[in-house]
Amino acid sequence: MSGEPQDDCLFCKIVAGHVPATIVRETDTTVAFRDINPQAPTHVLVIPKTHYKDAATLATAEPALAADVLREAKAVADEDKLESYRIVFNTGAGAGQTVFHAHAHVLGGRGMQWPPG
Ligand code: DGP
Repeated sequence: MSGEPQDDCLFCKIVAGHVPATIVRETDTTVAFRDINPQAPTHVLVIPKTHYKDAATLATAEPALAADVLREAKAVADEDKLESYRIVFNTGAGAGQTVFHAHAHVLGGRGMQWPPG
């Protein structure tokens, strides 16, 4: 749990403007930017501006902020006119999480398989 910016966190650096990103939406509490390694025609990351290591930690500490992230994920999908899309919260290295600042992947614009790999 945190909430404070972390010096060694890539996404905190994007929030601070110290690392460039293609930002598609920004609110008082969240930033949405295109993933550097897109896995679908739409692949946007929505993050809280404050630092929590993963989505569940965020939701426990600040449920309203977690709701902001979800609301923005829908706004990204609406802007890209996605009828169907997937919101992914990789949680833990074993599930593929590589950046330990809570983020929602918003993926769409192609067919999706289930179960995911
Ligand atoms: P995850 O593996 O769930 O922790 O997702 C992290 C995502 O962050 C991954 O899909 C690639 C993306 N990413 C990593 N470094 C950068 C970066 O410097 N800029 C942007 N825009 N995305 C990044």
